Amino acid sequence: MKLYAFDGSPTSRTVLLFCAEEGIDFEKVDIDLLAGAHLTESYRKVNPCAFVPALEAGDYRLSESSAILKYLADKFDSKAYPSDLKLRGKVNECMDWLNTSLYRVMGYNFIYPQIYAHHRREPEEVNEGTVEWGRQRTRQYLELLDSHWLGEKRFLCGDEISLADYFGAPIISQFDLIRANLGPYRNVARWMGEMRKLKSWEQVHRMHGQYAASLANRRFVTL
Ligand SMILES: N[C@@H](CCC(=O)N[C@@H](CS)C(=O)NCC(=O)O)C(=O)O
Repeated sequence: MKLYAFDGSPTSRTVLLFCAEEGIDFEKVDIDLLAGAHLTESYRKVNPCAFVPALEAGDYRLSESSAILKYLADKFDSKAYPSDLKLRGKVNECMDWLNTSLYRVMGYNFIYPQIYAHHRREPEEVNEGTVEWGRQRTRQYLELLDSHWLGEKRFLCGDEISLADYFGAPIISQFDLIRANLGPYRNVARWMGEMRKLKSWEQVHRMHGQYAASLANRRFVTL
């Protein structure tokens, strides 16, 4: 089984973290997004959408990090994706919210337009407006993550770690890039502290940490 991934990509890290924690073996194929490796003809055969991550097992190919996580969890019978219908429904619900609500806004309308040239809106005032719009909504979503999705629970879906945590934490770690202070979101900060203690967190997030450090002299709009 091959996993096409890039360590700088949060959607790749969701799968890398889950596999590392659960001891799932795979052959990692590094797709260097900075060098445009995802845009090559050969990679487009693996994933015509030209995104990482992607999984390949024989002639079976799967893209979308959330779908890959669920496939692997079922294949390897992971407790992180409960078989109980109602519990599983809650894990799916949380993953969908993280993916389609929180990440869309915080990533593509707040953090990335400040960092990546291909996510900047033109002209500059439109970019600034986008970032301000994204900042306000990101704060609303962080409040929801803090009080509704997490609350006093140890993990997103209860006392046990689930796919929702493996999916959510690498996404939230993107706030490191703009040095955002998550302290006021007490439950989020506590939960991220717990996730950062996972035995594989450091190894999976090494390149991310280096990249965040390389941005230390840049000024960003933060939370
Ligand atoms: N919905 C997809 C999104 C994947 C995605 O956005 N991947 C980014 C890296 S985090 C990517 O490949 N970007 C390439 C580009 O922007 O050209 C998933 O969850 O797998």
